[in-house]
Amino acid sequence: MINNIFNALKTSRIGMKSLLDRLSKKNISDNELEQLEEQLFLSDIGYDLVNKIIDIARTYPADGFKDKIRKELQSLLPKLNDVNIEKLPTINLIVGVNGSGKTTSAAKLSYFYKSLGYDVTLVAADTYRAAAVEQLKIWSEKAKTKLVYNKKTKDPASIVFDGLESADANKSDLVIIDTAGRIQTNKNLMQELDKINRIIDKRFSHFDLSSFITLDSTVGQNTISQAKEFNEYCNLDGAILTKLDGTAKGGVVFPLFNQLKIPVKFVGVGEKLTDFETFDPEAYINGLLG
Ligand SMILES: Nc1nc2c(ncn2[C@@H]2O[C@H](COP(=O)(O)OP(=O)(O)OP(=O)(O)O)[C@@H](O)[C@H]2O)c(=O)[nH]1
Ligand SMILES: [Mg+2]
Repeated sequence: MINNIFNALKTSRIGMKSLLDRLSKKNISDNELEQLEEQLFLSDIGYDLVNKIIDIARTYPADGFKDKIRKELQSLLPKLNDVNIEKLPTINLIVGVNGSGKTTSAAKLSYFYKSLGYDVTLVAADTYRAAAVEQLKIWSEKAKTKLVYNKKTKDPASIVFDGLESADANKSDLVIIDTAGRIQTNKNLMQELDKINRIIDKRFSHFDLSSFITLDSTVGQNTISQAKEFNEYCNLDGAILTKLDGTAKGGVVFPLFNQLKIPVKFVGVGEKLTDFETFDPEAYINGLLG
């Protein structure tokens, strides 16, 4: 089966695959190595990995270097990506910069787990953007999940509190919290995340907490610094790589895991509820290399 992630990586793959195929037919000239280097930089896999791959292409010319590259890439990602919920009830806190896909991903995630049979509550804890609640309301209706919101307060921690109390009362399995977009350099907003985490820690410690950052894959390398800073405030358990459809920059998966130990858990491959899948390391590498 050709899956979404393979299709989504089409733009990344076309350049890379045709170049690798061309190079594997003969000994590689310095000029061609430069072309390969350029193509690799475009995919945003990061400086270290580009150098490693160029070394492989130089050391194993013509026959078999593509295989070596595949093995190298495989060794740099977790073997499996387990998205089973380990302990119920659980919270997924969705954080990230403005427009990175938090609300859409919260909805997709709710639909994903609802389809697996879990009882899901969505919490609209974005009190900044005017239409944020409406947007999540439409999504929750489509996904047929419960939604907790409160348009009267500007304090997201109080909505989180209400949401978790309601989830407790309803015996919800999973609470997915959509938060406001924030720039990692804005201390006040980042401290607001601290407050949400403190409430969970103090009053709802019977919930298992996982925090996920949404990263817009079209942004490329800058998402690494986003993840690094958010990680200091909320101990990220994983990333959701959004907008993988139509970008050639899907490579941040590697530096994210190797530098920050943050695994990509899910990928967004479109704007629909179902344009979402668990990150499959092997399919991802196949998607990149063809
Ligand atoms: N093509 C594509 N578009 C996406 C994907 N995920 C989100 N989007 C679009 O990106 C835009 C922003 O998505 P939101 O979910 O509103 O992002 P957000 O992080 O909640 O934004 P703020 O709340 O304003 O910070 C919307 O137009 C979404 O439809 C994806 O995987 N693929
Ligand atoms: Mg939003």
